[in-house]
Amino acid sequence: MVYEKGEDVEIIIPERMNIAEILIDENVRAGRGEKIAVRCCGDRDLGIPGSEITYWDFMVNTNRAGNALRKTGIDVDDRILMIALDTPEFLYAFFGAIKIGAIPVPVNTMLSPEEYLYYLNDSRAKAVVIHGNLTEKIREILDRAKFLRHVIVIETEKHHAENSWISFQGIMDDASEDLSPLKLSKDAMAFWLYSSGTTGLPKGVVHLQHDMLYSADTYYRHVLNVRESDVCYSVSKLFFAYGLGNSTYGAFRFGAESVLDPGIPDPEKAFRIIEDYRVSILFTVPAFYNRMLGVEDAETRFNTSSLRLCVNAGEALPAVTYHRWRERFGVDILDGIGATELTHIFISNRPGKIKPGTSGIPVPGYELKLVDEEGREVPVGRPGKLLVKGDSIAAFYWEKHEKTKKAFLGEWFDTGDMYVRDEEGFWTHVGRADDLIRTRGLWVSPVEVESALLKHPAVELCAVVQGYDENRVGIVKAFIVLSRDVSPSKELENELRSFLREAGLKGYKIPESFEFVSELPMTATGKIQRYKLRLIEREKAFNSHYEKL
Ligand code: 3UK
Repeated sequence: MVYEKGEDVEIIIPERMNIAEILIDENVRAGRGEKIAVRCCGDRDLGIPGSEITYWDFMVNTNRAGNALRKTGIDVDDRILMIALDTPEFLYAFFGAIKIGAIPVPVNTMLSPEEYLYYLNDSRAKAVVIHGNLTEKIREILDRAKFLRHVIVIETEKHHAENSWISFQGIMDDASEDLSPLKLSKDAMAFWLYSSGTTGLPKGVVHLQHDMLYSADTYYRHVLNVRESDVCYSVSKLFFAYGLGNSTYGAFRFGAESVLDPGIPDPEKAFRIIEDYRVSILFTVPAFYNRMLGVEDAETRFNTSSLRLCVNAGEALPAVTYHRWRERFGVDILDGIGATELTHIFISNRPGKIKPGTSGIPVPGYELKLVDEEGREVPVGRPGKLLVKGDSIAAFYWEKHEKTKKAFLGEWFDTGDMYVRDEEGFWTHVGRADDLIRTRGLWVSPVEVESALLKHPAVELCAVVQGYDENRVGIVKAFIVLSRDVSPSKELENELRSFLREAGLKGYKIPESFEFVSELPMTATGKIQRYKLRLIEREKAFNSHYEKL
């Protein structure tokens, strides 16, 4: 049976703690007050200046933020929705909130007003902290946010707080720099992140005080071995669990430096940042590694010699991408799988122990198990659904009890991923057990794309599934049965794409590949069997066959 435990390592979690104090104030106490904690490259177009923050500044500013939030009426357990770009202010609000026991809830900055309304009401946030240039996105829904009392605006050079809103910088300036962080149970709520699924609304993933500490002292300590001299730069943003770890606790736990970019990711800019800030650990996703590989002569145009490691997560890193990167930049990419509910990465390749195309081996502090549909453990060499155990697993989904019961199985968490473990002990991701599609590090639910496609008169039936491009990177693929008298063509594909765009679908959700077919695999009850199509796509891309997925 397939069960494996990561190496035993000592992880000390105090009974009473404040994770912000551990990550920030402890660096000052250890004599790192003068050391740079964060450098932000700024963004001229957004009116966000570049900045440099020492651990002392970081401590003082999170104290100020905590005091300011408290004075505004925010207290322990109150949720604060954060619609904020990667800037020092994000960190002040996030860790300042945690210092007073309030609960920061960072969300994606690229969503629609209705989506923000859902988050505000679902979390019952008392306040929202939002960057000035994003306030347009919530203005029209504010009167429907039933529990919201304060709009706190992180002002930019171009966008200021108006009338009834509060200026974040304003209340920070007025606040005292002395604060003694509220020590709470290690099991007190600390922060939430939202996670989406195939059906239903996004789920609030409730994380506890000890979760970031556990991740830092397992993955970042024992896999990456982060040290004071490291400079961490994550292309993935802070609102994504992956970026949050890379740019905050993964660096701060070890007194390292974190580089923030508030702007839109761009491969040329990423190389520039690596060179200018002497980045030692780069974190991103497969699609972005491929975009960086698309920058001609990057290895001669930019000095990347400061890189000691690169990290991949979000989707499986294709072996070809690993090899191309290594050839050109002489540095390894460590692929590892993480999940919002796990806080961070729990299976990973290790420096000096890499098998390209796999997710690696269990991270110390985590246990893995493969089961079949009935929950029975599967034999070695066979794919099964991956369950994981480790103390950074979230407590539950906020007010989604049925979904909580299906995913949080006692000490184990059901990842929804299919894995196979080989004879050498490496774990390979072989797809999702559900119908979710991953592309560019983002999730797409087939249901949303299919229902939009079905509104087009040329579409009789359709199924949208996980596909792969020529580099084996995840794309959205649509199988279409056309209405009578309509024939397939490139023009029709393009028309369907613009039709979806006009229906309001975001760019990354629009299928990159269309296949016109005469029928779709169906169950006796008339349900489309997306998993059959998904398997065919996987086999085509990877040339591999697993008997029973
Ligand atoms: C998939 C991977 C293959 C897998 C995340 C690092 O991605 C993160 O969190 P999410 O909740 O998604 C989790 C799901 O994404 N996945 C992630 N990494 C890999 N599949 N290879 C990989 N390397 O389906 C997983 O269940 O958005 C990543 C750290 C923290 C994270 N939250």
